[in-house]
Amino acid sequence: MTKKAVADWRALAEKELKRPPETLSVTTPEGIAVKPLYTAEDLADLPHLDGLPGFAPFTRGVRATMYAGRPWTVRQYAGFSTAEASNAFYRRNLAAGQKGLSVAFDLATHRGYDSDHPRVEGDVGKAGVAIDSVEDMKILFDGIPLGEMSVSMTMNGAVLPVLAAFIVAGEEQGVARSDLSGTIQNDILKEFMVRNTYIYPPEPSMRIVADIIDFTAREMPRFNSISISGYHMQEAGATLVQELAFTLADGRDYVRAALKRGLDIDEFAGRLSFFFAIGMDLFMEAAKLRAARLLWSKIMQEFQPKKPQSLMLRTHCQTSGVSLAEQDPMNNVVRTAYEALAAVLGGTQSLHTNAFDEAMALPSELSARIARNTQLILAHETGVTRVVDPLAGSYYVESLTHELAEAAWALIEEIEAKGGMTKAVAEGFPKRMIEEAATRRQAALDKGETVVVGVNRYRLEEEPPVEILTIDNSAVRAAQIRRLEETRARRDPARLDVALGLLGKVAESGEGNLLAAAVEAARARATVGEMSDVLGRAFGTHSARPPLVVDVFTEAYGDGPDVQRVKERVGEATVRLGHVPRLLVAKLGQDGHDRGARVVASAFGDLGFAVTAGPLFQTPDEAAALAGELGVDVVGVSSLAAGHLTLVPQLVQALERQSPGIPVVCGGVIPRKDYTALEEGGVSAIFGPGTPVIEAAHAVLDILEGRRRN
Ligand code: 2CP
Repeated sequence: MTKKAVADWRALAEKELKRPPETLSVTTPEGIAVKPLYTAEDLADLPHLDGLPGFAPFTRGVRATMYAGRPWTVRQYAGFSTAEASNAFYRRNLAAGQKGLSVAFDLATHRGYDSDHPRVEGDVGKAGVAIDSVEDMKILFDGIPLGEMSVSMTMNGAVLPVLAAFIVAGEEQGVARSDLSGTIQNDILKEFMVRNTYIYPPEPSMRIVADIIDFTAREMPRFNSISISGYHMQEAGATLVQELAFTLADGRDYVRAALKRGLDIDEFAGRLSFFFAIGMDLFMEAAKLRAARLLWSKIMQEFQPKKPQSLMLRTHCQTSGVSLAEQDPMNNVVRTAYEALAAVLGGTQSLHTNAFDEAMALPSELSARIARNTQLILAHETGVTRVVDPLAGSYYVESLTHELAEAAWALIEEIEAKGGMTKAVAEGFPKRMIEEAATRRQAALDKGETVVVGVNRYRLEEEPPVEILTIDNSAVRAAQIRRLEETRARRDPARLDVALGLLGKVAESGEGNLLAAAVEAARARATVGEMSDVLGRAFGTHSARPPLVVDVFTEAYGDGPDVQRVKERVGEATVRLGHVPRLLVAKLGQDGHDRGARVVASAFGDLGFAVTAGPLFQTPDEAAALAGELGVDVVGVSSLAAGHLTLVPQLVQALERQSPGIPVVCGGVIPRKDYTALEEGGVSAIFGPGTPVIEAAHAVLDILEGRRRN
């Protein structure tokens, strides 16, 4: 390409456009300026172009033949209700073409509670399957040979009891632990940052991670000891550069923690795995996976491994949940298909495609089938599997790969300068950056700068109703409690005491392997809750209330007339009430998804409200007591994990008892068909996904003025 040819293009483009083509450049949330045209010139100085797939640094893929040799694993994340119901669902999916399992546990299990614990009344069996002991785990995999099927388990907080129960379920199926294959998420750093299913403080939590890496490296050679996850960061609003940098920096800290336990790098590095989100920026996402492999290989070089596999970033991907909309939900099928394509073009090893109704509820049979078939069609009908790394050499994608790698590396270095990721997480630096990005994203959506078809553009006048799956949570809980009682009645109490005593000792002394002790306890039929309690007594528990970001929403949204109008109304309300209107944003039950709650709380603060973001994991009584203590004028509940029908009416009643007259509003993932029940339960307004902050603020002000009360 000559300079003259490029100059000719520029002149022609300017004539066509009637302005310089540079004006078409778009700066993405990552801060990357994407130009309308890339040419060979853009490749001139890129250092990464020489590699081949199967060889370090693996930019072009971890396998020499990639999907031409073996397509990615179709691994749908699923689980709900009881072990029996989930088992039946898994078996149907496997018969229909799914290749690996990926278990979703309910939030009670995630947080280490048995199903009969009073704090988890609204959570049992809702966002995943309820597992209380080995007995449930055995039913979950009944008829599924654990020596043949690879099983991923998304578990972090209560990772010890759950992985132990899995190992024992395998044993009792006659499968040695050395033959078990799969992955445990076991990634606690991102829990402290964004996902919030932590139980113990950071230091013992890191020991748990390292003990699991240690145990699996020695005893479970086919098992991936960790799934170092950026997924939840992107879901929480992180840019792709943040997702890349924080995930890889987390990985580096896990490697250091494992080395400290005396392992050799090559004993465990080949079984570290990763997990990324794939959003709608198609080429950027494909480039992100290429950049991730390039950077991980660079990071791992510093530990001087001898095996090439130790430099390899193998990853699972999931299409983006946050990119899905409640409005015109069939559009989500299309979104998911494009995202799946990006993941495959980026060279993922394993993939989950979201169901179109996931912005509203758990997938139904129909939506789960469409989601699975989205991958099967991609694998079998489109020809994408024929060629390894088909985007290689693209001027644009190679440039993006480079720019993403450079930008992420700069952030990784910044984290290193702060003393590493564990320290940065403890100081709250990555969480703050992600929340700022999330708040900017919300402002861009509310302003219509980021277009979402069917939400802020081309919206339907009327939304046709969609059938969604509902779980009868009280029936699930009753069934779980029955099995718990049976398990407790049948076990040998003396053996149980010894096993739990040993687990406590290993935890307190710092000597011995926690997973080995948990396996003994699981064999003795200790429950998830009992093991978690023993560990909690040794380690303590963790809670955090980081400050909200300030002025980001109004800065990104602009201080135009619509913001001014809200501020004026807040001023009027202040005069009327005798104080600035006070809002408590509450999270109830074990639902730790707090992006929405924190973005809304921060934006309302910018608009002039006095906002308190309540602690996570409150019971309705606790939230009502806090509301009374603070003397708030309204309570806003953010619910993303399906506990609202149980918990929100309980909150309304608790408020009536404790501090009558405080209205409750609700937002998050709440299916339309639940609106009536919530309204009848005393909720004053419900804000579905996609509600602009300004609109929600006016609705709250209307309620305070007594103009809107259902
Ligand atoms: C693969 N293999 C091949 C080839 N490709 N052999 C020859 N030629 C090829 N072209 C071999 C591999 O070496 C491996 O054997 C086996 O086939 C399986 O391939 P894999 O690529 O390792 O795939 P996998 O078994 O599916 O494992 C993928 C991951 C694993 C990424 C490494 O960690 C995983 O499955 N992760 C899933 C995580 C997950 O489901 N997360 C859910 C998140 P060997 O093993 O013998 O080498 S839930 C999300 C929600 C939102 C949440 O977190 O809350």
